[in-house]
Amino acid sequence: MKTLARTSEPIRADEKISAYGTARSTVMGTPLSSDELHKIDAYWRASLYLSLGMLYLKENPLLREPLKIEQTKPRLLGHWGSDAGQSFAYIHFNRLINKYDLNAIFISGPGHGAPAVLSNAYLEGTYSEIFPDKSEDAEGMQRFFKQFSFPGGIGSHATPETPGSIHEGGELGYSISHAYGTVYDHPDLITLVMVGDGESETGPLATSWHSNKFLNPITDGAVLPVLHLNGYKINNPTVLARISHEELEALFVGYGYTPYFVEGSDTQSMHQAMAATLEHCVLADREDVTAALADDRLAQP
Ligand SMILES: Cc1ncc(C[n+]2csc(CCOP(=O)(O)OP(=O)(O)O)c2C)c(N)n1
Ligand SMILES: [Mg+2]
Repeated sequence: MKTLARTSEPIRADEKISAYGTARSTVMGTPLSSDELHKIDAYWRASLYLSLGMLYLKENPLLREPLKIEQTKPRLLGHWGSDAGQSFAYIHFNRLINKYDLNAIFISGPGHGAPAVLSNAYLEGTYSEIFPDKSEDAEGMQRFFKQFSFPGGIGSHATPETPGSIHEGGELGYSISHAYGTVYDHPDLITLVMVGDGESETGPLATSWHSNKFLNPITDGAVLPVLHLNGYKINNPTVLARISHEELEALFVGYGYTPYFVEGSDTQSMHQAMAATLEHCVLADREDVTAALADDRLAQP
């Protein structure tokens, strides 16, 4: 059954990106049923609650009693910045991992965005499996919140003890290089890499877009970069979020990519737009591989 949520609107090429309003996207469509939409949104909001808890709470993890100042962290280290967007992409990618049984990795690039991956590892049960004291109950959740970016605890990037982490994000700039590194010689792997718009301004990241030139569609897997244009590097404006769609698209076509835009703040239409777009990209990658296999020049070692 198709959902009743509003569909996305087309984007205006000469306009700048805007993070507000009903979704605008290159790929239009409403692939989610109302049940899927409801569950994806609820799962995403649960991950956002966990992200906020990690940032702010020392005690009272489920806010079952009125919050007291001494139950909050005295100093905020880490920031909300990219958490919502990263978790959004992570959850939508998960839908496709399940639907198409993908062999996949998610790499988190933006600054201080570890709550996005930590919250999802906790919701999936992986975190509690590796760290049994961070159990899936109020006591475990309290310990899970308190340890984040706290003396004796864990870092605000996806530091090595994060279950499944192969990319330590503390020094910005290497997410794309690491993502390509994962897929070389792994033809069945698809790696979604979230790149911060602040991170994208570092030298290493800006040059690493060219890693696609070293990729063989038959012997290597695929990289799906998601440039997270939340407009800021902490609280300073970013360049790529402030140029027109046209200019941004030209830049990435020049690097050898096919860019797709998804933007807005209305969560219902954004879920539909992201679901339609990611699915399109995953299926387009499969078509590219099929075409490459049919191409004799590429099939020869
Ligand atoms: C090489 C490097 N330079 C500077 C920093 C300091 N720093 C940490 S987060 C951040 C902003 C990153 O922006 P973005 O990737 O857009 O993440 P967001 O602020 O949107 O969460 C900066 C400059 C760093 N970690 N590494
Ligand atoms: Mg940013």
